[in-house]
Amino acid sequence: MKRVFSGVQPTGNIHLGNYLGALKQFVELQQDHECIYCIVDEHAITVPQDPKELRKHILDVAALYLAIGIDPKKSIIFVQSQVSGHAELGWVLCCNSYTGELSRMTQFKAKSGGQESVGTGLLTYPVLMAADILLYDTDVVPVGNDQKQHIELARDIAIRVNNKYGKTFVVPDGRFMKAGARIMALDDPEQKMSKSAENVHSRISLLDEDSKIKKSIMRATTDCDGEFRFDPVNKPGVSNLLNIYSALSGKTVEEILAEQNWRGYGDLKKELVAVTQEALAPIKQNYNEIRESDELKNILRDGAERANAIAQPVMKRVRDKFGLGLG
Ligand code: AQP
Repeated sequence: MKRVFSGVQPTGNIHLGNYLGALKQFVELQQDHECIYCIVDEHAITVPQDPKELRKHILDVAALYLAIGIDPKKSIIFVQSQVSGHAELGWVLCCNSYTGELSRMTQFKAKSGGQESVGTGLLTYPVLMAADILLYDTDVVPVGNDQKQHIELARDIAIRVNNKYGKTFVVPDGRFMKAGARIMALDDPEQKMSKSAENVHSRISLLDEDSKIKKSIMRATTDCDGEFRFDPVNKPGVSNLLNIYSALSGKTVEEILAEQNWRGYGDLKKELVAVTQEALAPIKQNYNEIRESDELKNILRDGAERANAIAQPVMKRVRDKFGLGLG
């Protein structure tokens, strides 16, 4: 069985982009893969976090993992900081990467733009992400399109180390959805849907009330030519709505367009409101039951033990290859 690894930051507001780009794949893959799903709290602190909120968000993401259908008997669910190999391997890989390649990362440029000085973690977190992946001899990494460059970096570092020290790491592949790989903001379809955007109507969070889902979709930015066509370059708003519709319903955009008898964008939006509310209803119901359960922390503790059991032999291999410690 191929091994899968991926993670989500516990930074609140898990949204449709996170779900359709990454989390939905997590559930599908556990049928025929060995899956490891992490809550990457060490990534979250690359920008300032309220400690109490961070702890709360860790459990929120864990409950969401279970609510969407990740089965802790099949898959490992754990918190990154509970397995020390992530930070240890992160340092080793930092010593095998270059500031030039890190400062060229699109996400670094976007997040550091216009600031005189930025936290070092913002520059080096793609290396920590490479460590997260390589620590488990991962074959497949299901992520959204925005992570493509970071997966390439993980591959480059793995190949670089393998060439220098002999076969040390498995070289992983990214896995991206056809529909959903890049969900755009509802208020500005030129930007990706994001947790940190100020406007709450730019995104649908998985736990949004039905009334909020309706409000955000009904006010989504479209265009004024009134044509129903999938054309992300010239019609980014309408194409984004069609893409979300397709990813949630399982129908292709072509099928949706062939079946529709909308009179205007309002009809498309109303239909999408219904599809979204229906898709999120069971997740919300499951979430509310799971979030208060005492079992949640036990599942994460058990997951950390299982993850550590896989990570330790890989760390031993790394220490031996690099000559670290006493052997
Ligand atoms: N808009 C998106 N469309 C498709 N996939 C997306 N992902 C994020 N946004 C979209 C994917 O979700 C997974 C988890 O993301 P993350 O929590 O690690 O952090 P992120 O990419 O930084 O998420 P945000 O929402 O964009 O947060 P902020 O606003 O803090 O930057 C990843 O697989 C990601 O590709």
